[in-house]
Amino acid sequence: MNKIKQLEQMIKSSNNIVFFGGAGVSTASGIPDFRSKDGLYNTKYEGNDPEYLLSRTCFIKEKELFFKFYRDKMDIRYAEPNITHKYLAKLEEIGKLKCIITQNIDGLHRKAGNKNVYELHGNIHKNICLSCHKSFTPDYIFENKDIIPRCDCCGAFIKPEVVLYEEPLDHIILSCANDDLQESDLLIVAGTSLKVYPACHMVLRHKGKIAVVNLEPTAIDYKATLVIRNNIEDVFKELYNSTTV
Ligand code: CNA
Repeated sequence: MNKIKQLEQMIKSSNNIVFFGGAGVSTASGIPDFRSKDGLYNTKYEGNDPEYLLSRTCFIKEKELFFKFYRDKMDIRYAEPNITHKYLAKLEEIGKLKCIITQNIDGLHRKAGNKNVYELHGNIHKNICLSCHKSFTPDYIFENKDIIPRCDCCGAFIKPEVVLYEEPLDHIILSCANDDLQESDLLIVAGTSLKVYPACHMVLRHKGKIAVVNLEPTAIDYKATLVIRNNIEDVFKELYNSTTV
């Protein structure tokens, strides 16, 4: 049996599936990942490492540089869900998928229709005034005439609700996601290098069946029941056209 058929069988025989995903899930929607050969992390931006540009230090100390990079590289407002997002939405609809735990900040799982989504690193769609907590749309950030957007009520700085390097994850989201993950009878890990902590810790602790779909090796491969080293889009296209959903 080929590996995609094996994954199909695993999905058929599971009723409490958790999907843990990363940037590779959205490359088919036109959003580059970070750590692949052509990913954002293999280029400098005006001499700076993207890790620095997406850090709290940069946001605090060099807001102009932060927002310049953010506007230039993180404007993913118009991306649309791809076949993987759509398959997972169906899997939730028929009651097999308990939740999605994603490191992505693009909001595409919700756009595809999934309701139980833990966005560990937040998303670009929410932006909050750091003083009066007024909420702003991404258009306000990306189309503002000022490089550093400010609150139109109180004039304070606005911060996108994405978790920057050096910032902690929301502990309630992390703890609820971890509970669901540890209880799952099948964990599908896809499109993530599993190099970002603490998110990947919960995956490494899982004791049940694990299926990995990723182009490159990951830290969980050694304990996975099934490893598919393929393009996610191809794998989920085949699953979508199968009888599982
Ligand atoms: P990463 O470290 O860039 O790893 C991505 C992984 O996906 C790599 O191992 C690739 O080999 C693999 N991959 C890429 N494309 C495909 C594909 N089509 N088929 C199969 N495998 C593929 O990204 P992670 O998600 O592991 O790292 C977490 C970071 C990335 C989080 O902080 C995110 O916010 C951040 N990020 C998010 C987005 C997004 O929201 N779409 C985009 C880029 C980065």
